[in-house]
Amino acid sequence: MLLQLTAFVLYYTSLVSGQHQCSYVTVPVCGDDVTVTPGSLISGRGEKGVAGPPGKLGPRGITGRQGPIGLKGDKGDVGPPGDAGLRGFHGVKGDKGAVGPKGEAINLEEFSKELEELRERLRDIDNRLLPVSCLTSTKSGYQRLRDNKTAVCQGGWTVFQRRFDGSVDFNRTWKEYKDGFGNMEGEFWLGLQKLHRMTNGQTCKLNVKLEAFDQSQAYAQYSSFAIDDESDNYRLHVSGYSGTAGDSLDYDNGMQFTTKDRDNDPWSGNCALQYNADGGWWYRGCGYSKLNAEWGVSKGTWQNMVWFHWKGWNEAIKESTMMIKCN
Ligand SMILES: [Ca+2]
Repeated sequence: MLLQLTAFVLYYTSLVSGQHQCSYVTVPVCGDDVTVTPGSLISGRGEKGVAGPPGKLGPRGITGRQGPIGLKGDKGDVGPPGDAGLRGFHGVKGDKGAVGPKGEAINLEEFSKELEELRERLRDIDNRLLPVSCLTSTKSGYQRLRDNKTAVCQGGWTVFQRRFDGSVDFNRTWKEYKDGFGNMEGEFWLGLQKLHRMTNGQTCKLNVKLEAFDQSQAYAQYSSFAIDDESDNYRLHVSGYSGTAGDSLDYDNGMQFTTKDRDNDPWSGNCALQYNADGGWWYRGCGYSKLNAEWGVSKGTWQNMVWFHWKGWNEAIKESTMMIKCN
């Protein structure tokens, strides 16, 4: 039966393709022959075909979104130990010190300059700190008065120059005479700047107390005394003499101050350098007095400390105290 059916299909196919002419054919079906003509197909259904091969791989999907930020990482490791600290002075061995900040290299030249500027500022401040007037003081000598200010007093007078044993060198520069030097409890020069400030706008008297090497004493007092400021080289204004020593200062009235490094005197040379250690003074050319000259017994004419109208040119003054009283 199956073979017959197959033969029929082959035949039918040939008819459709036109290789054979149309005719009848007898096909045996389950023992009975069946006459088949074109246009009448055999009824019934064939078996299901074998499954085809799988399809091709589909296209790639789109890229996904970025994921969330990850968790914070672990804490870092402990750093390396610091360098050893500086060695102490005789102390117990200390703990290891931490590393200090990096230091800046010190420029000695700049450091010295800054230090000098600082000293200059301190001197300027000191010049503004006037010594307290000794007017109300009944004591004599170095003393601390109001507001911790110090002064050397003598019977109500404020001392600005004191010499008696040569322990302090008075052969000094302009700056030193301006700022003052020496020991307030011994020999000293208070300073021209202070002297100017103390007498500026005040009515002041000057008292010069002297003692010679023969222990004789004398004094010269002036009813008016004032010192101009530095812009006029601390010019001297003195008048109204009275006393026992004679007037050896009147000749210098109106003169500016001269030091070994600042010649303000009208003489052709520098009076402060006439004998190398003449000290600063209000020299005219060179005058009759110089109480800041080299201390000691006179070495000759116009040397050492001179007050001409009392002891002449050749006998030196041993002690001098210059002081003012202002009101
Ligand atoms: Ca001169």
